[in-house]
Amino acid sequence: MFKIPETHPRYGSLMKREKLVAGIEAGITSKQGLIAHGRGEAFDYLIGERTLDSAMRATEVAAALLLAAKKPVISVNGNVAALVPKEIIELSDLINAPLEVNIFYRTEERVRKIKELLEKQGARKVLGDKADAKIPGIEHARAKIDHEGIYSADVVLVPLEDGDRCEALVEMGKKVITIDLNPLSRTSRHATVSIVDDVERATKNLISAVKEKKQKRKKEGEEKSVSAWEGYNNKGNLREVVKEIVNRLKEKGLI
Ligand code: PTJ
Repeated sequence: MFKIPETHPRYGSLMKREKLVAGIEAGITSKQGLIAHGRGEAFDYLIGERTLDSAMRATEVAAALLLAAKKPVISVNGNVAALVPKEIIELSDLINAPLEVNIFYRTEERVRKIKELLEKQGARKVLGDKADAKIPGIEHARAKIDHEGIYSADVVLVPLEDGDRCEALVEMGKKVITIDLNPLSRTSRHATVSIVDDVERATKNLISAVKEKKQKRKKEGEEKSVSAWEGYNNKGNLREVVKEIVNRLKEKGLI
């Protein structure tokens, strides 16, 4: 990795780039993943590189949804594996969900390498190499899923997603949680709960929210409840995201 001094004002952002470059060198991340990350960075600039209140609300709802799920699954692609392997493993343990490698630029070698990386870092169950089922109506490689995993899941967390697959998963009757910095993307618009935040910040916040809710449940003996997310208005929350961005630009005198 290129040495970035910790005093650099953009240290955090530059380190994410380094992790992705290392991911490419390790055969985990696709080259196209860099371009996708660049698009994310542009939105993160507009957002102010922090978690918006609206994103935090979506994260709380997502945590409740994951805890209420009968069969949750976390989908992992090349960018997620490079940026947040530890966080995604911790989350999978907390909600008792398997990880499933599911990539757009699919090669069996990259699937194997991502699976090996996750297992080496402590993941207990990593699916995705069987690919013995398909998402109906999707022509590209991300249609390939495991019967035991995404195919039979009721709630799927899909960070950095493709819009058409998100739509197809919802069509299959699943609740879909996405993490995508672009509030205008088809993914964000079609998901059940869209977290418009950077994947590092969002997974850390999700872990804290899940831990808090589990503790509360233990203390208060709260039943697995659907009420926290039932009737959640995703499009309404996305409008709040855009409003927060516009307000921030106004406050800075930029518009
Ligand atoms: O590993 P693969 O083969 O599955 O490929 C992964 C990518 C991300 C290349 C692939 O899924 C892809 O092309 O995705 P898209 O359609 O470009 O969508 C990626 C979305 O993620 C975009 O809307 C970006 O704004 C968003 N994004 C990029 N970096 C981040 C992000 N969202 C949150 N955190 C980020 N760090």
